Amino acid sequence: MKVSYLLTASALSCLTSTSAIPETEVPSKSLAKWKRASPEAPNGYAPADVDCPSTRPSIRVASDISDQEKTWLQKRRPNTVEPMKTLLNRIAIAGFDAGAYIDNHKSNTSALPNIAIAFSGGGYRAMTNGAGVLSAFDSRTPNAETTGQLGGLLQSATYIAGLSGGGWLVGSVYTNNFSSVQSIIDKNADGDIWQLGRSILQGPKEGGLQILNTADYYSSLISIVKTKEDAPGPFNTSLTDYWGRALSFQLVAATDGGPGYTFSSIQDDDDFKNGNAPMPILLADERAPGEKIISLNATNIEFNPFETGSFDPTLYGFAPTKYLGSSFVNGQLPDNSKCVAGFDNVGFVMGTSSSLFNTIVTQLDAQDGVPALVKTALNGVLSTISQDDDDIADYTPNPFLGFRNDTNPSAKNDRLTLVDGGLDGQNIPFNPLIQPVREVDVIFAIDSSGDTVPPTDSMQNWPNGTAIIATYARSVGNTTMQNGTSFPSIPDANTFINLGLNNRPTFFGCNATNTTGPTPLIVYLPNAPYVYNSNTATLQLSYNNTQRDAMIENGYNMATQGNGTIDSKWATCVGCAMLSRSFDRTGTTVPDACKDCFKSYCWDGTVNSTTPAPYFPTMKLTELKLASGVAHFAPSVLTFALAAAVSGHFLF
Ligand SMILES: *[C@@H]1O[C@H](CO)[C@@H](O)[C@H](O)[C@H]1NC(C)=O
Ligand SMILES: *[C@@H]1O[C@H](CO)[C@@H](O)[C@H](O)[C@H]1NC(C)=O
Ligand SMILES: *[C@@H]1O[C@H](CO)[C@@H](O)[C@H](O)[C@H]1NC(C)=O
Ligand SMILES: *[C@@H]1O[C@H](CO)[C@@H](O)[C@H](O)[C@H]1NC(C)=O
Ligand SMILES: *[C@@H]1O[C@H](CO)[C@@H](O)[C@H](O)[C@H]1NC(C)=O
Ligand SMILES: *[C@@H]1O[C@H](CO)[C@@H](O)[C@H](O)[C@H]1NC(C)=O
Ligand SMILES: *[C@@H]1O[C@H](CO)[C@@H](O)[C@H](O)[C@H]1NC(C)=O
Ligand SMILES: *[C@@H]1O[C@H](CO)[C@@H](O)[C@H](O)[C@H]1NC(C)=O
Ligand SMILES: *[C@@H]1O[C@H](CO)[C@@H](O)[C@H](O)[C@H]1NC(C)=O
Ligand SMILES: *[C@@H]1O[C@H](CO)[C@@H](O)[C@H](O)[C@H]1NC(C)=O
Ligand SMILES: *[C@@H]1O[C@H](CO)[C@@H](O)[C@H](O)[C@H]1NC(C)=O
Ligand SMILES: CC(=O)N[C@H]1CO[C@H](CO)[C@@H](O)[C@@H]1O
Repeated sequence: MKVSYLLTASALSCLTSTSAIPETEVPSKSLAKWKRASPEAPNGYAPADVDCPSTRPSIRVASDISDQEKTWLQKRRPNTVEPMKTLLNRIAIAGFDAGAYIDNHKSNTSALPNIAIAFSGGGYRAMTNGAGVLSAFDSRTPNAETTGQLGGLLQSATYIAGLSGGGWLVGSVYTNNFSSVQSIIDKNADGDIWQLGRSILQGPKEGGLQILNTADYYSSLISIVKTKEDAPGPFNTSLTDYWGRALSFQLVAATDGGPGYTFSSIQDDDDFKNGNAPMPILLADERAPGEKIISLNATNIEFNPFETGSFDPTLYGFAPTKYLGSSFVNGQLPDNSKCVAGFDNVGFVMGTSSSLFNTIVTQLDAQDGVPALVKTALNGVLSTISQDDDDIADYTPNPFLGFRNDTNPSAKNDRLTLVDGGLDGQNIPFNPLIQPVREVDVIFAIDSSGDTVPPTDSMQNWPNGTAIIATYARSVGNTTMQNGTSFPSIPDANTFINLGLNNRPTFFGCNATNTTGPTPLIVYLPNAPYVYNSNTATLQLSYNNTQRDAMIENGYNMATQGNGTIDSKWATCVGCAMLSRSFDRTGTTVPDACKDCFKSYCWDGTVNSTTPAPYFPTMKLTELKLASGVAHFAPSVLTFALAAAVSGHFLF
C-alpha cells in the first residue's frame, strides 16, 4: 500500500495538461562528460528492476567496514603517501625530516596518518564557507602549493564527510567529476552549477545545460517525482523528493539536474575505484516510528558509495547503496524478489541529509511566474503531506525490515524515515569518522553552524561549539550508543566563547591517553569573520556570485589563517596535527616545533562557564568590499518567510 504523499487526483488532472516535460533526457554529451557520479539509474528518477549480481545483495552486520571499503583502502592509503610527503616537506617542521619519516614508514601505510575532513551543516553558508576550506586543501587550486599554503591536504585524506549544507558541497563535487572548487567558480555566470543568485525557488536560468524555462522547471519537479510514484514497486514519495530534485539543478551539472544520477555510481568511476580521491560520506538521522523530536540517541545513518546504514548499536547494519529500493526482508532479498536500482538518486540523498529545508518547497507556489495549473498541482501535493511528515525522507521499502528486531527501531516498519543529519544536534558529521574500525587519526572539522542567537549574542549565526559538544555528549551520555567509539573531552558553549575557542582553530584530544579508547585528534575550524561577515542566515537561499565568492574566500583564509599572516606557524601546526597519532604509533619523539604548536592550539582542559559577554567577533583581516548593487532577491524577506515555515525546528 502506498502512503499518500502523492498528487491528489484533481491535482493530477491539472498537471497532465502542462507536463510536456522531458523527463529523463540526458544528452549523450553529458554521459561521456561527467565521470564521477553518472546516470546509472535504469529508468531516470524512477527506481526499476535490474539483474541481480551473482551474489544476491543482502544486509550485513556492522561489526567491520565493508569488504569493498577494505579493498578500496588498499589502493587509497598508498595513494595518499606522495601528496602527504609533498605537503609535509613544504611545511618543513623545524627539526624534523618529514620526507625521511614518510619514506621509512611508507611500506606500512597503517603507520602513517589517516586523515578525514568533515563539513558541517548550515545551508549555503556552510556549503560556501566549506568550499573555501576545501579549495585551500586542494593542490589543484592555483597557488595552494606555495609556502604556507595547505594544498595537498585533500589529496592526503582518506575520508570526506558532509551533512546538510556540507553534504551539498561534498555531494556536488563528487557528482561533478571531483571538480575543484576553483574550476566550478571560475566559470562565473556561465557555470552550470552553484549559480546561487537564482534561488531554488526560481530555478536555473535557461541556457547551457538547462533547457527548461521557469514554468517548465516547476512542472518538471512535479512530473519527474511522479515517475517514481508511478513506478511499479512500493515506493512512496515525500517532500524530500521535490526538494532533492530542486537542489539538483544547483548542484548536479546535467540536464534537468541529472534525474538518473545515483550516489552509488561514484563507486564505478575509474578514479575513485583506483583510490585517487577520498571516500565521500553523507549523513542523515533516523526518525524512529512515532518520534517527533530527534534526540541525541537517534540512529545516525551514513551514505557512502558502497553502503547505506549505521554503526550505531540500534541498527548496526548496512545495505548496498546501489540496491536501495529492493525489498529486503530479515536481512535477505527473498528469491522471488527482483533487485531494484535507481532509488539512490544523488539529489535525493543530498536532500535526505538536508531535509530540514524540505519546507522550502511549500514556498514555491508563492513565486511569480508559476503557472496557475502548476500551483494547483503543487497545492494538491502539499495538502496531502501531513505536517508531522514534512521533514522526512521516505525510504520505502525499508531495507532493514526484520533486521535485528530487538534493537532496530524500524525493524517492524515497511518504511524507513530519515531526516536532516543535523537535527540531532550533531551538526558536524563525526559519527562515521570516529568508528574505531575506520582508524581515523585526525579529523579536520569545519563548523559553519549558526548557533549564536540574540539577545544573548548580538551577532547571530556564528558557531559556539554546540555541534561538537553534542557529539561529545553522545559519547559519554549513553554507553549503549557509545558502542566502542571515543571522543575527546569538549567544554561547554560558555567556555567556547569565553576562551575564544569558537573564534580560532582549536585542537581537541591532543593527549591520546586521556580518552577511553582510540580517539582521533580533532582540528576544529569554526567559521569566523576573516575577510567577510560569513554569518549569513541558514535559510538565505540567494547569493550573487560576488557574495558566494566572498564566502569562499573567507573559508580559504580561515583554513590558511590568512596564508599564515595571522600566525606564521599555522601550516607547521597543521602538519603536527596530521602527524600526532602517527608519532604515537611509531614511537617517534614529538619535535619541539610541534610541542610549541600543541601549546598554542590544544585545548588544555581549562573551563570558564560563566555567562559570556555578547559575542561580537571583529574582522581578522582586511574586509572584502562587495560592489554595491541590488541583489536579485531581498534575502531578509524570503528568509523571514522560510523561518516561519520551518519554525519548530532548530535552525542549523
Ligand atoms: C574529469 O577529471 C579528470 C581528472 O581527474 C580529467 O582528466 C577529465 O578531463 C575530467 N573530465 C571533465 C569532463 O572535466
Ligand atoms: C605497521 O604499523 C602499525 C602501526 O605502527 C604496527 O602496529 C604494525 O605492526 C606494522 N606492521 C608491520 C608489518 O610492520
Ligand atoms: C523479525 O521479525 C519478523 C516479523 O516480526 C520475523 O518474521 C523474523 O523472523 C524476525 N527475525 C528474527 C531474526 O528473529
Ligand atoms: C549557543 O548556541 C545554542 C544553539 O543555538 C544556543 O542555544 C545557546 O544559547 C548558545 N550559547 C551561547 C553561550 O552562545
Ligand atoms: C541509550 O540509548 C539506547 C539506545 O538508543 C536507548 O534505548 C536508551 O533509552 C538510551 N538511554 C538514555 C538514558 O538515553
Ligand atoms: C556494538 O554494538 C553491537 C550491537 O549491539 C555489539 O554486538 C557490539 O559488541 C558493540 N561493540 C562494542 C565495542 O561495544
Ligand atoms: C595525558 O593524559 C594522561 C591520562 O589522563 C595523563 O596521565 C598524562 O599526564 C597526560 N599527559 C599530558 C602531557 O598532559
Ligand atoms: C591568501 O591566498 C589566497 C590565494 O592565493 C588569496 O585569495 C587570499 O586573498 C590570500 N589572503 C590574504 C589574507 O592575503
Ligand atoms: C582529560 O580527561 C578528563 C576526564 O575525561 C577531562 O575532564 C579533561 O577535560 C581532559 N583533558 C583534556 C585536555 O582533554
Ligand atoms: C571567565 O569569563 C568571564 C566572561 O567572559 C570573564 O569576565 C572572566 O574574567 C573569566 N574568568 C577567568 C578566570 O578567566
Ligand atoms: C551581491 O550581494 C551583496 C550582498 O548582498 C551586495 O552587497 C552586492 O551589492 C551584490 N552585488 C551585485 C552585483 O548584485
Ligand atoms: C531510539 C531510541 O532509543 N530512542 C530513545 C532516545 O531517548 C529517548 C529519551 O531520552 C527515548 O524516549 C527514546 O526512545
